[in-house]
Amino acid sequence: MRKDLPHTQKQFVFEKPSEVERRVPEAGVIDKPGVYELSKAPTGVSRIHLIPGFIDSEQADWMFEQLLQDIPWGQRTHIRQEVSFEEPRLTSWYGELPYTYSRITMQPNPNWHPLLTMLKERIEEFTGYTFNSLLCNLYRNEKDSVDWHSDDEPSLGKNPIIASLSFGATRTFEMRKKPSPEENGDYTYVERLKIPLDHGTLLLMEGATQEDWQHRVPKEYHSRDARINLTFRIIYPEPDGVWK
Ligand SMILES: O=C(O)CCC(=O)C(=O)O
Repeated sequence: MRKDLPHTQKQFVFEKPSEVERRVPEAGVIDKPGVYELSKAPTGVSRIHLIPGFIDSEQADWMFEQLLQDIPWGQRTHIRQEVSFEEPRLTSWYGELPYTYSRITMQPNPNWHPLLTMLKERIEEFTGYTFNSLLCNLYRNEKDSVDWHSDDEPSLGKNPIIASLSFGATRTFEMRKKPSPEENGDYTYVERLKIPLDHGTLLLMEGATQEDWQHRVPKEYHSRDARINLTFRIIYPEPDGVWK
């Protein structure tokens, strides 16, 4: 407003904001069966397939009970900045090779449960990929979770294919795009997706999905029954023969 004008002639002058206002984008929801191209970059295409009802609900019911009972579930301890904490979920590992993530090594376990072998073969027939290992997760209730991460350990090779099969309570699988270098690691404005994964649903992640996106299963505020998630993977021996 100009101060030198008499009262009646005062004018409002539009001043452009110095910075363009940026809005935090609303998360998209993927809840219909299909193949989704999430992004395209020099790293490649990030693509997911969502197949609800891959296992019909009657079969999924007894499979869930059997997996809950028979898998040797264990709770692993992480150490971060000298502080140790228990993982907020139970896990189990199957495969000829060990698997290391977040400085935890899961020892080889070639003793596949027959139901897991059958599920692996069903997924292989459907997807055309051959998997050699499996990380099982048990979320006992709404307090269990897995934090933001990518399945990008060197032993998974470039562009890992991950086939994730869910049983039990529906939980939200969230994805967020990794920020561009100009954002300096700030995730505030990145693209986000929410994918409800329910009983018997298969989710396939491929291409650059692990390189360009992160995922998590957050804690819930309302009560949730147990959920089992099986992530079939292809593990390669570490090039230098040393497991980090
Ligand atoms: O439980 C899920 O759906 C995701 C599990 C997961 O992110 C993982 O095993 O790396």
